[in-house]
Amino acid sequence: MISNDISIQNYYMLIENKLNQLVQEQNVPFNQLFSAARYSLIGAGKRLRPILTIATAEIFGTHSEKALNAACALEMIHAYSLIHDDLPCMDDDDFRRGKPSLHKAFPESHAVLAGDYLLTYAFEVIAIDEHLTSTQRVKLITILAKNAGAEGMIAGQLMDIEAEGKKIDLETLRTIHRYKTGALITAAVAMGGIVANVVEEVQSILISFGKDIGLAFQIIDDVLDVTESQQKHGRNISSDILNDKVTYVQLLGLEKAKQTAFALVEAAKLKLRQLPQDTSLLEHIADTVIRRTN
Ligand code: GRG
Repeated sequence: MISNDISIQNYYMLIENKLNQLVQEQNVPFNQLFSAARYSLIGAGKRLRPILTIATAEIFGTHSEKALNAACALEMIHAYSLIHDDLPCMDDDDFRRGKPSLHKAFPESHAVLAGDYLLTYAFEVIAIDEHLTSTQRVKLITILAKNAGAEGMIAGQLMDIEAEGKKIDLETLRTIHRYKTGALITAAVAMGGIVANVVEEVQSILISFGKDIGLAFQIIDDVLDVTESQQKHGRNISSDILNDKVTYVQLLGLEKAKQTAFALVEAAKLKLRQLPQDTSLLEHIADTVIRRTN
């Protein structure tokens, strides 16, 4: 357990350093683009997705350095999604990670462009990664594009917006969550599998694990939206209530929602135990998904 915590801490530092290196201030007339991107990208966030990518690669004996650029590219896409999600035309959130949202700290136009920049740059980072073969790069770009795009997050975001103010059932909510939040978390694990060159059968197990913890992560996010609203949004009313969104907590109640997330993580861990490798590091990360407080 302690050594798993040390590994995660190490990955965290590696990710912070690499992101700092990849997105720097520049002596150019459009430096505000980099300042805005750095405002959202650097120095905050749990880094769950890139940690998952590196940890997945490492359980198959692949060195963290090999997975680092791809992991950071994924975090850039996550950062872009949060920047755009906070915009007035989306969730209209004034705070993110305990400070003003990007469009509150910079002009709204710059927030849109910084998000666009992080989205496009992410693919460049993978395309030119010399640690990987051309085949690995193409596979990584493909899985990331699918899971961030119309087969994943963007589709989920649109379904989420369409569902606002409507009464939706549990199955519909699950579908929205699987796309909106689950897809990038699934991609995180699958990308680790690609970097480690795992065979198809193993990749299927990893993807199934990713789907379960992705859904559990979103359920806990709904729980925290209610229980930690002040800390998350700087106000006492839940952002989901403000945006008239149906959540797991509304449909199941607080306790049943938590139990559902815990059961998903237990199922996910069992799936990993089909593998001959020591998967305790990934199992430990899965536990942090449901034990988190932010
Ligand atoms: C605008 C294209 C576009 C997509 C937005 C994922 C998403 C789609 C919006 C985020 C809305 C949201 C807050 C969903 C809850 C789950 C989630 C993604 C929480 C934030 O992720 P964390 O907790 O954030 O990993 P940190 O700050 O730790 O990186």
